[in-house]
Amino acid sequence: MDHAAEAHRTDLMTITRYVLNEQSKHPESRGDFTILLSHIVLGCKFVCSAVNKAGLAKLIGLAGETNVQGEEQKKLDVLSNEVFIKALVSSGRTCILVSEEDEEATFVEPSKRGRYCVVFDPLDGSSNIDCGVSIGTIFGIYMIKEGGEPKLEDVLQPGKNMLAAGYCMYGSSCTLVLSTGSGVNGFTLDPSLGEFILTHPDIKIPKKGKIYSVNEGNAKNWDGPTAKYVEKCKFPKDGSPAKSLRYIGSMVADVHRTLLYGGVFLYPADKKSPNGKLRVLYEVFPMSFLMEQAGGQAFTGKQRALDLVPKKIHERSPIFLGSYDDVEEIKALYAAEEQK
Ligand code: AFP
Repeated sequence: MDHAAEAHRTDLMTITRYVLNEQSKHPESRGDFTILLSHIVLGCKFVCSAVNKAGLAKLIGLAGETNVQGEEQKKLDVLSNEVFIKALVSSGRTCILVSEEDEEATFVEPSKRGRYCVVFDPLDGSSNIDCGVSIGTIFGIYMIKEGGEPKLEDVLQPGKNMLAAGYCMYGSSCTLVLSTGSGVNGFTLDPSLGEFILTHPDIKIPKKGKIYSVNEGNAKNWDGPTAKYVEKCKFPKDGSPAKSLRYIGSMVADVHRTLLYGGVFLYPADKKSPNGKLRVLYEVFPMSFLMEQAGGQAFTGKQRALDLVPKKIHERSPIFLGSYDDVEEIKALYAAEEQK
């Protein structure tokens, strides 16, 4: 190994070092965001370890089941939720938490309150746990609006107001992808160090991709533009090669592949689910934020996804996100439909 490569290998950019570097660009910063992020990272490490042990530790199963030792076992998504809620509250930097697992938002008690609102899905894709497929945690961070007590409106802000968003994928490796609003970076957990190391600096999604990702089992209920787009992927009329279909059914894994290899991920509206399936606050917004920061686009079928203003914390929206040119084609199909 030459000296330059050796120097690189021994000069580890951990996620904390990266965020501290970013913080130093803002002299007014008090380090609150760095502290908040270190608590999110802790939650991710815990969930990663629990997911890795799931098969062995018999953590899988219905909430409330008992294991062979007679101990109460928690379902992994319930456990992950508890871990994140406790980590976020104890950071002392949060005021409102919205989790996929909890019907109501959590308002942090005044003595532990900070200025950040965190929306998250602690274990997305949990129906994939039992077969060992990659799953993940998705999160988005807002700042409370100025003045007064924290209110639900503080988390019902459009996605473009997010300060940061990311996901952690528990797969063949544990990868945390983060954007604080100036590009996207990927960090991989080095289990021997217990640290996330910068392995994917400044991720840019290819302008056009060769993959589309959708649950085609819903095709009979799709609207015209979605059906036309998928038909175009399979039978292009402009002489370009057909796209490949890849669909895991775990948003973090499908979006991660889309981000790195390009293409589109879509969860459209259909006749049965006119608002699609995915949740605005903790699935659609964070992933759309990351896509835009990586040079891609995210569209709901009607508008830029990050312009949506949610009315309810568990609201759903159709979503088409990925490579810039591919999403542009989908937008054109919806625009043509509108003209009819
Ligand atoms: P689960 O958490 O119930 O597994 O749902 C996962 C998810 O919310 C998202 O991660 C997937 O992209 C999407 O649902 C898959 O939905 P379909 O099973 O309807 O394709």
